[in-house]
Amino acid sequence: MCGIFAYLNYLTPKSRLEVLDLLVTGLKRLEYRGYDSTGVAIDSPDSKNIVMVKRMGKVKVLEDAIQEHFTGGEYSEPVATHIGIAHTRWATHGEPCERNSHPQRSDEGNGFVVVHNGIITNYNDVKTFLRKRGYEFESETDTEVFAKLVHHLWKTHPTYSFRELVEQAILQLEGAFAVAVKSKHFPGECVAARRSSPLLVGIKTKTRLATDHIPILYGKDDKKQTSDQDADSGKPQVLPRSDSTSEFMPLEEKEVEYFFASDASAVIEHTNRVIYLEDDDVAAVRDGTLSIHRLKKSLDDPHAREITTLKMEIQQIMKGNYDYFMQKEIFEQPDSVVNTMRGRVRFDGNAIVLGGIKDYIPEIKRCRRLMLIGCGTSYHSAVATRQLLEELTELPVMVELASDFLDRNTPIFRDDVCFFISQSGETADTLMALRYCKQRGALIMGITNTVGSSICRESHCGVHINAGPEIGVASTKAYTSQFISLVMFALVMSEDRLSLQQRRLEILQALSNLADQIRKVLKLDSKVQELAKDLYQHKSLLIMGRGYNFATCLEGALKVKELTYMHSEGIMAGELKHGPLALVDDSMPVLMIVLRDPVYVKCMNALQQVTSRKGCPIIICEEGDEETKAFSSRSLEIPRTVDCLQGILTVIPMQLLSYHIAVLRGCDVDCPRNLAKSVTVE
Ligand code: G6Q
Ligand code: GLU
Repeated sequence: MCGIFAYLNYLTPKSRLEVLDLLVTGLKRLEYRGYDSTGVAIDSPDSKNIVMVKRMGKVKVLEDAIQEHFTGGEYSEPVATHIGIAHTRWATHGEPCERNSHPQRSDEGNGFVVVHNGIITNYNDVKTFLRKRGYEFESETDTEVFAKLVHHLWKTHPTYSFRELVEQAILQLEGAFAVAVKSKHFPGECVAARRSSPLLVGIKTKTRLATDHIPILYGKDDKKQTSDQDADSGKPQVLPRSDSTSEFMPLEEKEVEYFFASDASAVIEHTNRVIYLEDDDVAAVRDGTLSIHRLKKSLDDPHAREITTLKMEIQQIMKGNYDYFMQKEIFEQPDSVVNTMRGRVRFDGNAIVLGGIKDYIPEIKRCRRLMLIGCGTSYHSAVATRQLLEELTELPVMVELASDFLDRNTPIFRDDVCFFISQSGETADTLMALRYCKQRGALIMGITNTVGSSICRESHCGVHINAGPEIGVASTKAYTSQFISLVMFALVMSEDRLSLQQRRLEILQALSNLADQIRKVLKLDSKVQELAKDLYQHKSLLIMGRGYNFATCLEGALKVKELTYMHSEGIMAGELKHGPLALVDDSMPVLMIVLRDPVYVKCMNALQQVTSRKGCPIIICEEGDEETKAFSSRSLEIPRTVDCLQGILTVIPMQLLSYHIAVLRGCDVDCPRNLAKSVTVE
């Protein structure tokens, strides 16, 4: 959770006000990751101190506070080199308030200030250790121990470089973190590091970079000698510097700007050249030179980190004419589903190629079972496609919530193929489940929307869903693209099965019509808005269906809950008589999905059970299905498609409905309370 943003300008003069502007814009791009409090730290006008502004609430509150606070003309003076750090928080330790906001500091003099994403699990032990040495804590955060530990190390090891101080601190800490640190004792320098939480470095130069790689270094700084006390102090030993091979140049630019950010959306408007840091990487900038160091040396480490070019466009992360990102993302689905299929599905030759897994297909075909693992919406995309995967692969398919999967220590075998489905590619539970399965020798396949994410990098193979950046916390277009990615996988797996050719053709045909059909469903928007007006003052909404549409019920209920704070439940229609029917009366809002597919008759039974208890459901049915429509005065008609793709068309009215109810209830659509987009904590 949370967004980290830091900006370092080296010999590229900027006033502090410009720096603040950059920091605030960076935070706005990251706000979807966490938004209960915010803060920034910059140099004071005489550059001898660090000034911080922190506020509870969203970035806008911080922006207003900054305008009030930094009024003096000295803040408009350009400075050649400067470093500013910023944070938008999703509290894990300590309530959201100014005191607990980041940056957290080492001492009253703001010697070291840190922004942190994640959880330091051994913070209590470290706190006790530091308290014994006279440190007093002012916040309830786990983060504060980091700032104070760096300070303690600085006092006890005065010869350490800034980077070494941060490294030594990290070596004492457990848990998950990405950090960016600024210090008044090391002006113009920035050190950032990650373990389990994402972090990247954006690089902006006037001329083309002389290199595409930054060498990985190990060990001590050559510019400042470390004292020999290390070995005696009981601290982990620092390896001697070795591997800066000459084929990779260190990044020594005359004029350069660096951006440290939790994700690419915060840097894309400045540069498209980025380095994704790996776990245990420490990135340090000193005298404008970026170096990347590893805490531990392992045999399979590469010699360098690649500078990659982002393909993202700035428009993709702007709201355009829409009121909310979620609304924009719902309406993008005719395009995003096509982007998922682009270059992969050849409708003329009925062929599908998934480049990221094609070399693994023979191995996958020999596997014992498929396991689909994810959280929230991503888990629902697995539920939605399970039946088709079973049909077209003829393999057992298990669908798992990552957290529950881990709780159970589920048995995993070498001949299992495990899919990890995740929009962000950073969800902690999913990532840990991935590592659990990888250790046990299973083949790991990532289905993600974020290139360079941890799940992407740690998978053996995978499918990038290409839905484009999803900013709204409630997942919409990523769901439909995950759905299609899994359908494409099922089609690839059944390519050479003669008995399945007719079925494959039918699905391919339906895929080719999907974008137009989604456009048609989106035209229901104003009708859905009217229905929302009937529903938004109610306390609850039951969503019922079965077969291919059960996943839509779960996903629809999740959307309603997270966006509107109303109770909602996705109910398997076959389970109605085993309990949920007791909830139904003339005042309980019910929505039912009843389509002309193999479970139609069973759904009609459920519908009758509901209406005979005086329930008055809203029905989602097929265009022109008068017989079904007759059961209710309120219905939404969607175009007919093949049964296994219905879930894509039925989920869109649910996305629209939750969106409109949220707007009517005055909820913050893009940033629902208590939630964040990227859940990097367990
Ligand atoms: C739903 C949410 C949420 C999300 C999970 C998993 O609207 O966005 O349920 O799907 O938190 O996230 P990832 O797909 O990024 O792993
Ligand atoms: N654990 C830290 C805190 O509660 C960081 C939370 C975050 O990632 O925003 O302050």
